[in-house]
Amino acid sequence: MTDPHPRSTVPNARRASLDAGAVMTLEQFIIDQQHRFPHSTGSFSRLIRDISVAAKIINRDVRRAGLVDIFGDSGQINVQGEVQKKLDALAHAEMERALRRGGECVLIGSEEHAEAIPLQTSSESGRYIVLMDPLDGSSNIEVNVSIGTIFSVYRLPEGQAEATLDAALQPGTQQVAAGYVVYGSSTMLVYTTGDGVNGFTLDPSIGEFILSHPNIRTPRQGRIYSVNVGNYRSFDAGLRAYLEWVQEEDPATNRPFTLRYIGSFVSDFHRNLLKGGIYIYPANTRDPEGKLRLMYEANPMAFIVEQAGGRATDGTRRILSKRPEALHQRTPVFIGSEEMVRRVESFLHPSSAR
Ligand code: AHM
Ligand code: MG
Repeated sequence: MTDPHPRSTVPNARRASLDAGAVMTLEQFIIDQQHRFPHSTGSFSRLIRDISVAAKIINRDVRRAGLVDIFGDSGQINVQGEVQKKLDALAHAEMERALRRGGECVLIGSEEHAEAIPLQTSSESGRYIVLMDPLDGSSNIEVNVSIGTIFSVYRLPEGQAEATLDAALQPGTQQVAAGYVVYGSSTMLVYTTGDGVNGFTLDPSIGEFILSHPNIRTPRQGRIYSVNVGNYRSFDAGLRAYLEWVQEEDPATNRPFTLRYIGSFVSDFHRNLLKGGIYIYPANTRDPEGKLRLMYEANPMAFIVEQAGGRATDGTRRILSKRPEALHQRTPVFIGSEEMVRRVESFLHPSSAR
């Protein structure tokens, strides 16, 4: 019989907990973390719980997508001018409902909504802003390919009574938490609060997220690159030179590298985070600022990758330091294993030392 957990592929800490037969649910984990902050009111813990509840509901809808009539376009055009798939709209509604009900969130910014959405909260709670892409990679829904939810959490700045869009336009360094859910062969929720990255796998039999990937560290060097090379001719010369370089034969640097591109940012990012790799969505002639959105795609993933030991830039600047100007602002993205991101930067800026 094959060993379901071959020693070489199970990280140490995770192996230890598997061996001990210990199971920690997301809920227990959140409570444990909360004890580390004696003055904590529990508000943040409740916010993460609300998001995880929404994730379970979205997961249910995603898993039933082929069975019920929630497939296909909703007929609405979202703020990016793209046709909203029905599930995009549903996922947004589930997240909004969970955050509204939970009462810890004062403002939502969503890929599926042109304007920020202020929420009513009670006076003691409701200090958090949640920016999200409720269902990323939506062009993959109809073809049974992994999709995901991305979220980014900020605190309403001190002294700010009203939650306006300005309050949400904080640089990524100010995030208090960020995470994603990937609806893949299993469903996983991965998040950080700035103290490492932890991954939880949904056990559908009990409906709980179980800590399966404690303290995720991404390899410093990987050999997977993820980029839509169909746009090759519209890339700048430095990036084209890098893409030639990754295909060269060189055993010393493990080249040629392996191309993997799903077209779902969450899924491409998740695989590269665990295995080592780089995801690139650069500026190109069609999208001069790239395609991905700074506030609810690039920033949360940049926070996670840095917490896991990786790197995220727009080719020049650290993603997390960028000053946002608009909720739906786009940015080029180079994100993943530190050495791989540094390498591509050296091709983009050949004058700086490699
Ligand atoms: P979406 O938020 O509308 O789904 O768009 C973002 C997606 C990413 O998930 C994915 O990496 C990228 O767009 C794929 O774009 P392309 O098809 O241009 O390669
Ligand atoms: Mg998206």
